[in-house]
Amino acid sequence: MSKVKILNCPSLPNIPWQDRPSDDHRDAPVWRYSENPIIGRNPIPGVARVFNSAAAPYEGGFIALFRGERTNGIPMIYLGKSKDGIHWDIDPEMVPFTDENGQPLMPRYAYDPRLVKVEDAWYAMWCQDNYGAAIGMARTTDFKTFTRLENPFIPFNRNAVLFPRKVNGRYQLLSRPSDSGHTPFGDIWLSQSPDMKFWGMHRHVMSSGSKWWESVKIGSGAAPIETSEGWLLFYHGASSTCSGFVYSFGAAILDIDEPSKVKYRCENFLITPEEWYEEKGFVPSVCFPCATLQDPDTGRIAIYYGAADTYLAMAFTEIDPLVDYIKAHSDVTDTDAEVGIR
Ligand code: BMA
Repeated sequence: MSKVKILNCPSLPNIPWQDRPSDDHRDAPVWRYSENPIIGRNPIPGVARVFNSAAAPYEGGFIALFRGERTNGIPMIYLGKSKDGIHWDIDPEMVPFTDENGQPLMPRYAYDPRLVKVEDAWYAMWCQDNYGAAIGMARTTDFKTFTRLENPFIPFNRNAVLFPRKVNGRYQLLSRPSDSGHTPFGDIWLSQSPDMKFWGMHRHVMSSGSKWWESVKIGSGAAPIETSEGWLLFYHGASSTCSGFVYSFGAAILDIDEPSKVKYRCENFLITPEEWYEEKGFVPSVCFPCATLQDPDTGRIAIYYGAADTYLAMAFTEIDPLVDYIKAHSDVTDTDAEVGIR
């Protein structure tokens, strides 16, 4: 049993897993799957690349919403199923989003999906055109019908991630207000809703800028994991180089009852581009997490991340060494620790 408890999360005895190789001497207790990438180029007709994608446990196996970069350059969302969470069967049809009346309501483009179960339904969120890049959301209970919800925010916004339960009686959504291009700034914000329709009570959570790997902008990665130490959040951070942004990812722990307050924030990255599939591709040097699977019984966590805007990859960690590492390297600024309203 782990010292830090993963809470309100069903057991996942068949979590995809691989022990840390004994010759992995990297600092952070997070290691890559040896057979990465798990999805390569041109996986289905009309889709050139699958990356930044979200997987979840479903009916004894696993289900995923994939970012499928189509050969015409337009990203859309595709559904996949897997028995082991590693080998995927991807539906060649795009996910058919509808409005509340069952009429087709497809986004013009859709990318970087996240998938979170809240109460008795699954919620997908992604970035799409809403007269500018903004957040789209949909609800499903069977992964056949995906009913669009109202778009939660006006443009420009990206990287929305829902919490798996209400806090203080309200749904909680992290997001990253941005601009219309390759945004050279960006902090993580929290918004709250009584009904998933009207979002408000916006709170600043954390700013970019403290360490090199997250000095330009940050954005939420996977849905926060509830633990006895607080909400564990994996997030990406971008740094600027002569050849563009480099995307790494790190982690923070948010207060359980007031998640706009950061309790611990790891000053070191957990994963930064180092492997060929992270460094070489359509956009070099990108590691972009969108989902985790976790097993409360063993404390094991599997992380799905997009690599170089070209591949889907996996990494693994365990709750105890990870939380110890975050705490040992924590650097929380005044703006992180605040409730986030001025
Ligand atoms: C971000 C998003 C991601 C992408 C990353 C690197 O702005 O668009 O989808 O992985 O840039 O290109």
